[in-house]
Amino acid sequence: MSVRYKDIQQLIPEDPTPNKSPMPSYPTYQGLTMNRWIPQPSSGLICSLSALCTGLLFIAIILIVTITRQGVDQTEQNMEVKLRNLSLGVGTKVEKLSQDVSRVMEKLTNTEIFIKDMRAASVISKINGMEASVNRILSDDVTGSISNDIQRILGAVARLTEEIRKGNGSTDPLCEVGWTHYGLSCYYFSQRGRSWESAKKDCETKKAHLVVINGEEENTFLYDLTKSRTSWIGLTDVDGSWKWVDGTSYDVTPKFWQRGQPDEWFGHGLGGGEDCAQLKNGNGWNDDHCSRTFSYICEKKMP
Ligand code: MBG
Ligand code: CA
Repeated sequence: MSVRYKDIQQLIPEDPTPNKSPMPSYPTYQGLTMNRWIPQPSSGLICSLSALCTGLLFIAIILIVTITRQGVDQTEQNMEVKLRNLSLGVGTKVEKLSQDVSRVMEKLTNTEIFIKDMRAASVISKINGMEASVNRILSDDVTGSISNDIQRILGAVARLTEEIRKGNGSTDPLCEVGWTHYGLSCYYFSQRGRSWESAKKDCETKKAHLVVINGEEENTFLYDLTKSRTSWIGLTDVDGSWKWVDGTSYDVTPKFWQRGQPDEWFGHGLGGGEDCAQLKNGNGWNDDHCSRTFSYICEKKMP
């Protein structure tokens, strides 16, 4: 059976006899004598113990805080080391990545240069091929062949035209009324006469020009249609050298001057020499005074 402290207090005599023997008298409880002495702690002792406990508690708190703090510091240091390592790792990886990117860019550049070279080589190859084709086309064989083909086609067109003309009141089906075709041109033979300059203007009014003779066949065709008449053509040396009115070079076209012509004759008495060319009497070219009145021939491209 347990005994409570309050009960024990009740066992202590309220007024102990002061001068008794040093041996204390033992209290009794319900007739039983207690054989133990329980000392009473003094208030000073209690205060001291309380102070000591408080101090110990304070020290314990300080120790806990210090240890915890050291742990935190250690953790911070560890974190800092880890972050530093992580930063170094990231920096290394970024540097490696940058190097990889540089290598890739270099490869791309080299590839681009390679592709450009390939393209350039391809273009050069194509140009060489085209040049060869152009040279082949310009070669005498091909040009001559094409020229022959054109001549045969034109011959066929002329025969067809003649057939149509026979059944169509002499109207040329390839040119407008009053005009006659030859090759790829239409020609107008005037009935009335004009000075060379006036004839030139009349042809321009008809959206044509005084005839330019580029070859012997054309020259023969014109003679056949003008017979013994004399007609102005689009050739003049009024400015000192012979020129065709359409800008065709006089140097490259064949010439059909009558013997002794052009002679820049002054015997006509009209002032000056002779600066304008004509088909004369169905027999070659002559230079004459430009103011004189003759028939004329206009030419324009077949529509
Ligand atoms: C004429 C020409 C003329 C002039 C002259 C010289 C008989 O022809 O038409 O232009 O050249 O000859 O005598
Ligand atoms: Ca003359």
